[in-house]
Amino acid sequence: MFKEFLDLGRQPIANAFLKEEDFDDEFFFDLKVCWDTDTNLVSIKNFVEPERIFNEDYPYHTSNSFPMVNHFKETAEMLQMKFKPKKVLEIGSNDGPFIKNFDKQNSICVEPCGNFAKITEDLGYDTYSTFWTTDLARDIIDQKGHMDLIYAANCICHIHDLDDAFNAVRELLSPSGVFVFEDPSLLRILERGSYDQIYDEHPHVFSVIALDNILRRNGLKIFSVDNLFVHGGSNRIYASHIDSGLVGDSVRQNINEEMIFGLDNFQTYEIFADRVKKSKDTLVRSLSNLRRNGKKIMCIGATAKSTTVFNYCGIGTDLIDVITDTTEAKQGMFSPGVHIPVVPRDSINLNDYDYAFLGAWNFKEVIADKEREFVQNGGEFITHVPQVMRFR
Ligand code: JHZ
Repeated sequence: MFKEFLDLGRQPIANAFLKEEDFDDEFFFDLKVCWDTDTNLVSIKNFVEPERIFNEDYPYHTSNSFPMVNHFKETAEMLQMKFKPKKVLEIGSNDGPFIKNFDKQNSICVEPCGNFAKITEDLGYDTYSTFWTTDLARDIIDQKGHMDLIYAANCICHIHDLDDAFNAVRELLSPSGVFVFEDPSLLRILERGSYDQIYDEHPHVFSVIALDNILRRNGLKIFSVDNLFVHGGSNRIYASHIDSGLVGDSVRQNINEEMIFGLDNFQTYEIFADRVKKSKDTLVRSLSNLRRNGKKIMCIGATAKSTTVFNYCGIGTDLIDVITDTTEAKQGMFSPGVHIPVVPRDSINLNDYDYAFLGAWNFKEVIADKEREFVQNGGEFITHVPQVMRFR
């Protein structure tokens, strides 16, 4: 049974940055969040058709978040050493920072966004430009055979029909193959109050408890879990066929930690929802006060997360003048829903602003390091995670 606990209001597609002439046709949906009493899975109530989100115009280039390029290189090297896979497939390969570390003959990409599929295809990797489904897995078995490593980062939680996605993995995985995937951790989101990690692209937010339930009913099991720092705290899940190998201690440890926090209890989610409402009130109040006192505020990072915060809190150009972002495809556009202009970082002088809100709070250290001069000149950062605060 699904129990609703959070209402994040009317939201646009979080990554659909747009031009002024497209404002009138913008798509919105109600972002409500539920907890499934049977599996413990947290999901959004109204799924948005994936074609609306993941298409030719999808702007999130993983390689623009440069700390992630290193992360994927290290992950690829670690997986090569540990499992020595002969055939590798990546689901949601984006612009290729993970797959680039594997040889072209034995590695395959699956990427529904045509712009990115072209990039990995041009790099020499066979790329299926379509969504991950059991039908596709069957085609791949016919054309390429079974895979020893199936990898996906920040992608499995994008898929509505998890049973079909996991069944597809089970069918395509060789008997001793491993399925490794990483996504933001529900536990870390609840601990940190980062409600902005829930949006159209993340129809599910995973706990290890929920994944263990859903993978098992699809003939797979988790044998290990790594806790990662990326994206504010993610879990890397290692799964295999249900009847192969042993389950490591990390699985029990993670499930225990989640149970102690109360992820199997609806009250935990109600407490979180209450915290989210308070966070909104505090953020709006502090930005409004600063503005009333004549302060200038901008935002660093035109993230899917900042779209969610700004639309939930009703923060527009009345409070935030401009957003800077390193991604070319977002520059010169307006942010979804609240329509704040997005510009390249070097097109503005940060010293003209008093405050910089961190749309990319997950890269707080990197950004604070890059923008030392702003702080030296009296500027301050603002974040809402783990609570609304200003810092230098
Ligand atoms: P970042 C995306 O979410 C969407 P977002 C997606 N659904 C997902 O799951 C997560 O990623 C993983 C810019 N930037 O990674 C680059 C600067 O401008 O937090 C990016 O546009 N200056 C796939 O959008 C954005 O910020 C900088 O110094 O919430 C960061 O986006 C740095 C480091 C980044 O993901």
